[in-house]
Formats: sequence, C-alpha cells, structure tokens
Amino acid sequence: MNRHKTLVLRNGEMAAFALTIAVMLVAPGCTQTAPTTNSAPSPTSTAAAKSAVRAGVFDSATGTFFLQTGDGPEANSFTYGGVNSVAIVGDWNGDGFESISIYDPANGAFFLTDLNVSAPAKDTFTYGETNRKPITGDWDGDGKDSVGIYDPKSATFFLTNRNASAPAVETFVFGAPDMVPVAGDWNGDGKDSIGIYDPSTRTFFLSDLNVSSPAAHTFSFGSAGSVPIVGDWDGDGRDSVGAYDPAKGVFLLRNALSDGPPDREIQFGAPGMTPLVGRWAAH
Ligand SMILES: [Ca+2]
Ligand SMILES: [Ca+2]
Ligand SMILES: [Ca+2]
Ligand SMILES: [Ca+2]
Repeated sequence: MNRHKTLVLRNGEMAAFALTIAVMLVAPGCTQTAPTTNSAPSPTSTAAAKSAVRAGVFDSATGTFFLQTGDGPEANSFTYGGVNSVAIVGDWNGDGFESISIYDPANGAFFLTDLNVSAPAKDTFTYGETNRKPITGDWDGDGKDSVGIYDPKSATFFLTNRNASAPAVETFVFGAPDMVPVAGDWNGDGKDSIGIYDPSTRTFFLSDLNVSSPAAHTFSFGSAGSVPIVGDWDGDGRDSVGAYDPAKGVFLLRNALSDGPPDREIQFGAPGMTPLVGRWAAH
C-alpha cells in the first residue's frame, strides 16, 4: 500500500514537471513528450487504453490547455481563450471526438472550436444571462453536443440543441440552489441529461430526463474540495462520475452510480488547474 502511494506521488511530480516544460519551452499546438519512467504500468492502464477517455487540465491564469495524449503525463498543450475563461468540452461536429472550448462568464459568450489547437473560434455566440455556469451535452441524441447554462441562484437549467443565440428548448428547475451542475448519459440511451453535485455533502443527484423531477441516481463520491467530473471511464456506453482533487492534481474515477471507492486513478496536471475529460480530437 505504501509502495503504491509512493509511485503515485512520483507520477504526479512527473506530470507537473511535464507541464512546466510545456509552458516554458515549447510553442503552442505541439505534442509534448515527458521523460518516461520505468515504473510498472498500473493495473488499470488496460481499461484506460480501451476507453480512450483521457484527462486534461486548463490553467485559467494563462489560458493554456493540457490534454493527455496517452496514459501518462504526455500532453498536447496550447492556448485558447483568455484569462478567466471557463473551459468546456464537447463534440460539436459529431465526429466522435471532443474538443475544448470556452465560456466567458462576464459576457455570457461561448467560443467553440472543433480543433484542439490555438486557432480562432468556429462559432461565437451569447447564450443566456451573464455569469452562469456552463454545461454541455447531447440533449437530443443527434450525436452532436450543444451547450446549456445553470443559474445557481434559482437552480434553473437552460438547454439548447443549437450552438447559437436562441431561446432555450428546455428550461427547468432541478435540485437546490448553489450546486455544481454536471451532465452525462447516465442510462446509456444516447441522450445526455443533467445532474448536480452538492460540495457540502459530496453528493451527486443525477437525472435521466431534462425536466424537474426527483433524481434517478443519488450517491456520494469525492472528498472535501474535490471537483466533479463526468465520463465513460470503462467504455460501456454509460457515463459516470469522478472527483478531481485540485490540491494534488489527481482524477479519481468510479464506474457505478453508487457509493464506493474509485475504480481508477489518473495523475495528470499540476495542482490548482481545472479538470477536463474527453476523447480528444487530434490536432
Ligand atoms: Ca468533434
Ligand atoms: Ca445534440
Ligand atoms: Ca441518457
Ligand atoms: Ca461507463
């Protein structure tokens, strides 16, 4: 057990080191290769390769994204957006791969791109009031993600199926105010739906429908200060949640929508960054 702990910490240091190199020495848009270690692969690396869901982090202080290119600390790094942008992830064009994008809370504006490089935005639009929390998902099951926003004061979600300034197609209240919104395909029907995470009790409340209704899945996962993340870690077609520890730069992933320990752990990024998850589109 102690030995495992040591290995984990050393990988974390290596990831932080790789990020430092990427920031300081290399032009945006290039794949970074960090020094490799000779440590044995973790028992979970096979599952990671199968699902091909990778980690990423966003450094909002510099507007720099770091997207994991394998199971280790190697990262594709590039800048996109500005300081204080909120990073989002989606498959806007339905090609099966996710790209990063940003939300500017001060203007309620989205800047979408299909490429994981430094490049101008493909779609720019405002949606809803300013200073909302953005979410993304394939609400109508057409294979393309679109955006939504959550108003923490009123616990109201506003979802659209078009990435444009347009009235919301779904507006509903879910849960209590001041929660953290999440979205995913919890039941594997091809449509994403919302949920909320209560940081004070580390409890997820997930719905299979985008309407006001009781939660379909309620369970606790994570630790004090952890940030909720969503992804299909085991490739079974259903999303589940994880918890990112910003103090350590660790992603803890669980496959079942229930209380229990993590099934997988990913060390990626330096502490204090925003966690991201996706099947990253090649740049
Ligand atoms: Ca895509
Ligand atoms: Ca859609
Ligand atoms: Ca679903
Ligand atoms: Ca899954």
